[in-house]
Amino acid sequence: MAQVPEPADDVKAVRQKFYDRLARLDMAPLWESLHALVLKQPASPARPFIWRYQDQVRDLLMEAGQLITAREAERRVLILENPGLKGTSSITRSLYAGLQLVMPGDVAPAHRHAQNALRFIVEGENAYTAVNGERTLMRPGDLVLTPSWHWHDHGNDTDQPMVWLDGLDIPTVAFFDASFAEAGNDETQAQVRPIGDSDRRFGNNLAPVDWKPATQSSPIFNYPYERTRETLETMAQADAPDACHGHKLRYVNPASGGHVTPTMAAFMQLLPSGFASAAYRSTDGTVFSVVEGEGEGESVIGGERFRWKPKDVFVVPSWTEVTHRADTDAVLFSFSDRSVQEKLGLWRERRADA
Ligand code: GTQ
Repeated sequence: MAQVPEPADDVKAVRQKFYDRLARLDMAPLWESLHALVLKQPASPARPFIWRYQDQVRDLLMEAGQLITAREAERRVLILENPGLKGTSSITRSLYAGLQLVMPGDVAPAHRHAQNALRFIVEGENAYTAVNGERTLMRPGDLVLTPSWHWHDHGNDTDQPMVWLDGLDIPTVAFFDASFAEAGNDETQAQVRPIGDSDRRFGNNLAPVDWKPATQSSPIFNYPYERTRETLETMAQADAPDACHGHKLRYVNPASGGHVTPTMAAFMQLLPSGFASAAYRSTDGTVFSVVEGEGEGESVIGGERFRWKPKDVFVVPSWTEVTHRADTDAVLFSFSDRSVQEKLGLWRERRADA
């Protein structure tokens, strides 16, 4: 770009007076802020960060379990707020994440909202989420969807606490000023369909003949870890790992071939023992939950090193370079706003090996 000489002081003063008059009328000169508005490349205020489950978060969650019931809280969740986005309840600019605790006997009452939610199970077994009258029993590593405007409630009829990572598009919906929410008449939805109903209808490469998707979300309610792990294992046996990702899957909406929700995409990857990835960046800031990796692995995010263990949550902001390393086979779940960025034609990636 052509170099423009600095204006003389008297010119600057005249301009400033003009800007002051504009400001009083809620206007401003674009030329003073153009380059801060239209960036040459993403410069997210979000920071790389990790929440360590065993050392920090679990005890605090259990303390919350003594302080308040799920019924009183409506949702007993500790929000994971990005330190670069203080006061926004956001983990990236477009996404919210939290860790939700459902204690034995708890009821998190039915409600629905415009926001899409996904749950990634971290601890406990066989507590339930109900969506539109169907329950699913959840196990660690399962991905459970509660799509926009679907009634959902949670409960735990077991004798163990249950913890999952909530991923919601709360900041995205807020950006569009498009939030609606409603409380259910009954705390717990009547079970009108048996457990496993949606899995058998849509999870067997089949669909009822005249079924038309009513939403852009996947009709699959629960993507069980057992099957995800099996697919990863099959790939690991047959393929060389991708230089940036190891063996990586995306969760698919079988009705469209697209991502699982209109706003959020989800992924699972296996980093084979001894694997060190090539540098990667993409425009979708991404939240990771560590599923397996007994040795301890690590990720270097924007030049900062984060060692992680199972159940830890870490975040890679938009266009921030990341590499992963694993001492033993490690499995990482992740979710991002790629689903919406792709629809808008905005999504980009850059691979160091390309
Ligand atoms: O479980 O419905 O973490 O509505 C935040 C908002 C969970 C939920 C959250 C919610 C929920």
